[in-house]
Amino acid sequence: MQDLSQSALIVVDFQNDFCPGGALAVPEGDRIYPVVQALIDRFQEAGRPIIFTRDFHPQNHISFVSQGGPWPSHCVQNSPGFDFYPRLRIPQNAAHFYKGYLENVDAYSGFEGRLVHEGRITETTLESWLKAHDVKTVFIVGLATDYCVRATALDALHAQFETIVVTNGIKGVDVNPGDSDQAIADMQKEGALLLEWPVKNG
Ligand code: VGL
Ligand code: ZN
Repeated sequence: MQDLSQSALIVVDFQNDFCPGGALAVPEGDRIYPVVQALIDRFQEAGRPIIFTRDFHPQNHISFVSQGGPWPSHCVQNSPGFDFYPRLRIPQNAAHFYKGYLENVDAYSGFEGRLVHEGRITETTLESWLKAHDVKTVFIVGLATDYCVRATALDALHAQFETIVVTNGIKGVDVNPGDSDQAIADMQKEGALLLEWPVKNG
């Protein structure tokens, strides 16, 4: 049994638009669900912090093809694609961070996000929030391995958190074949620990 004292869980961008049927679907992105939910439940039981990051893009976001960016329109503010993958059970006391909410700024890393409190985006960064909660270790799951998971893990390492990437709780887009494997190698090279989380029927 893993000792979770001083640990927090970060669930990266587990949103409809990154799941099969979504605007920027990660192939089999929904398959991470059992692992993600098991970790949420485990951290909740342990009374440890659970953080959700989400893309919260305005209609004319700089990353969209319509604006000359690389991606189809996705995770538009308050559209169904922005919503969480529907089977997720979100604890009441979870912390929510939004990113990419300014028209001319993209953000892959959750560490570029800001805390949402009572429906408003605040000034609080993920790093300051984690440090204020005495977190030393972060467990990372979510989508997509080769973009937002990678960027979040690298920023966590640079901010001196022990960083555990749960390998069966992430999936990549692989725009170029091998991108996800390369991302995992990059995270490991920078010091991330890789862990497979045991899940029944997972
Ligand atoms: C992401 C591409 C564009 C991600 C977000 O969550 O990995 N990828 N926006
Ligand atoms: Zn995005």
